[in-house]
Amino acid sequence: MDSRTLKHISKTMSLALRHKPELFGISLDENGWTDSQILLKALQKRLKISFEEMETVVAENDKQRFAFNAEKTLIRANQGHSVEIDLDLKSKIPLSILFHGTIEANGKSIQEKGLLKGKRNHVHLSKDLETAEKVAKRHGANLLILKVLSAEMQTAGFVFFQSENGVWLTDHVPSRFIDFGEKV
Ligand code: HQG
Repeated sequence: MDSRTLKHISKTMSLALRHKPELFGISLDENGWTDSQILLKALQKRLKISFEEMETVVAENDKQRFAFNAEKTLIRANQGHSVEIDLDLKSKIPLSILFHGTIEANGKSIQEKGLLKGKRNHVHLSKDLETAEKVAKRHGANLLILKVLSAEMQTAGFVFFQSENGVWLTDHVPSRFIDFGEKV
């Protein structure tokens, strides 16, 4: 499957599994799972896709956005939801520094309010600069890469989680834990 098709299917699956299941006539259980055959039928109303191709998208997705259960009867998104679901994430001690990629236009507001989760269920943090830059580029050209003092946050009692696909998640990052120094 070529990369454009893969990306298009992945985006459509993200819409169904993270944000708007109702648009596809499917529902997610409390942990975000849905029946993979029902999802397939719903996707087939919009895309030409077989079960084998859905398996390829899950396996080859650049960020491992989706997961099947062991029997492949259920499927869910690993993170990034805006719908209320419980991913049953276990809290985890974070790397001592994490990164957040955004754009300069957001800098002033982040300085005032810290990093907010907005429509998503968590603030998303990256394990390295390169990943943060990729996240930032989705928003515009004037990148602002923030360092988050995650070890200090953890000591202060803030809780971190890591999704199945390696994204670090937390509820809120107050600006006193953000190093605004580095611009790219
Ligand atoms: C910004 C992608 C003003 C925040 C990525 C970001 C990630 C504020 C935007 C995942 C703010 C929200 C999430 C404040 C935060 N004032 N702006 N106080 N606090 N912001 O897309 O982190 O490809 O919801 O900096 O890889 O960019 O979908 O979050 O610019 O893991 O799998 O508000 O999405 O994953 O944007 O990205 P988003 P994000 P996928």
